[in-house]
Amino acid sequence: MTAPARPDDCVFCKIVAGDLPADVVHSDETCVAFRDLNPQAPTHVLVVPRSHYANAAELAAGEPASVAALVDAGAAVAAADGLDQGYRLIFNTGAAAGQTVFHAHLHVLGGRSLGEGLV
Ligand code: DGP
Repeated sequence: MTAPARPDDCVFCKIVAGDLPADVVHSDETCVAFRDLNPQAPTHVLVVPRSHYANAAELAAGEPASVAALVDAGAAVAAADGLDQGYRLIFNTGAAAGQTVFHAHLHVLGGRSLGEGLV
């Protein structure tokens, strides 16, 4: 399947292309990881596929291997930040779930106690 066209106004496409600055902590052939502009934890990194898909479910349908690549990259970022006690991976999927940027992205959160709840 061919990835959807890149919308002109997608901020994460611009970061992937190097057209918008970001604190990039990981980059490979599938994805780019950079620190969140509005961190919710000492480590808060977004791992985004180079291809533009609106959310994780569409990425899984179009490029299933890329979902595993994002999780692998998230694990590498967590290890590099010393999150040996654990970390949280989140895909907000859809506006009702809090998704605000409609380019699939995996949140990697850690470095403080995140508790046992899901929200
Ligand atoms: P979500 O709510 O799941 O769509 O998360 C989007 C996240 O993206 C949010 O935590 C803030 C972050 N963000 C939005 N725009 C930018 C940007 O231009 N640069 C960076 N580094 N993060 C951004």
